[in-house]
Amino acid sequence: MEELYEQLAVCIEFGKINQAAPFPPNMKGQDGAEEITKQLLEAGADAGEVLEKSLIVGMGKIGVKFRENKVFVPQVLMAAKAMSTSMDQLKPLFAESNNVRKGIFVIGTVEGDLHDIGKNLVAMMVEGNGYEVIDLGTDVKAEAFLEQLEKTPDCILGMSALLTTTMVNMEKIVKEVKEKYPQQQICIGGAPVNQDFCEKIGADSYNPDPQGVVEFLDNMAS
Ligand code: B1M
Repeated sequence: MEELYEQLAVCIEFGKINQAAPFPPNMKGQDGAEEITKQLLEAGADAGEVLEKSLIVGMGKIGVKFRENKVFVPQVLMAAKAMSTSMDQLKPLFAESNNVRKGIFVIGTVEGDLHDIGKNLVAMMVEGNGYEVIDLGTDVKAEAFLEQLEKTPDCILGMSALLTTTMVNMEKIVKEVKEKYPQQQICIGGAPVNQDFCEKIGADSYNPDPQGVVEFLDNMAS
């Protein structure tokens, strides 16, 4: 069983989705995340353990490599795709068992902004690290974040902005959320955003990359 956990972690890290997938070329013909997850579950593995010993390990490794510029967006997207393939089999088991996720993370790209590649990477990395992720999509207005907070008051909010013009909206949304929920933790990111801006608008954490968000959430959860 331990060997299967390790093999699955490798599939996630290198984005090997299933046996038929041609990527990565050096793993051609080998079982991928889909087959190994199935084998683990058939052998009686616990869904939470699969998440912890394989998905989180694999996503953690790719997250660190991405931060260090050792891999790039396409490799991270493949890893996330392999992770989602595995998650598809685990999710129904989470729903019916007492497996507790580490917390809830709500993310959206702010009002006026349609860029979602970076936001999706953050969402996938956070999900792969054991959190339930509620993705509100793009062009998300303050009302939508506030509505979600009523449904999931214990969540942590994440906001992404890629345009200097929508940074203004991010500021407005953070203010509106904090006015209603002063204790609400909010983390922000996106290419034009930085630590100074984070402090200026009263958000709680700025992270330049998905791994930073995972580390922030893990700190909050511990
Ligand atoms: Co747009 N665009 N775009 N665009 N676009 C940029 C951002 C731009 C820098 C290009 C340029 O001019 N050089 C420029 C912004 C200039 C500025 O304001 N400073 C720009 C512009 C101007 C525009 C339009 C206004 C163009 C026009 O119509 N005249 C328009 C705006 C539309 C709108 O949003 N209302 C527009 C449209 C588009 C497309 C639709 C064509 C497309 C988006 C497709 C999509 O997202 N589905 C697009 C793209 C692809 C880009 C570039 C080329 C790439 C962005 C990207 O996905 N990067 C971009 C130029 C560039 O960056 N080279 C550009 C890859 C992605 C992984 O990185 O999103 O930074 P990024 O995410 C990173 C980090 O920032 C971080 O983690 C990710 C991984 O490291 N991160 C977080 C992101 N969110 C985070 C949240 C966190 C923490 C970290 O915590 C919650």
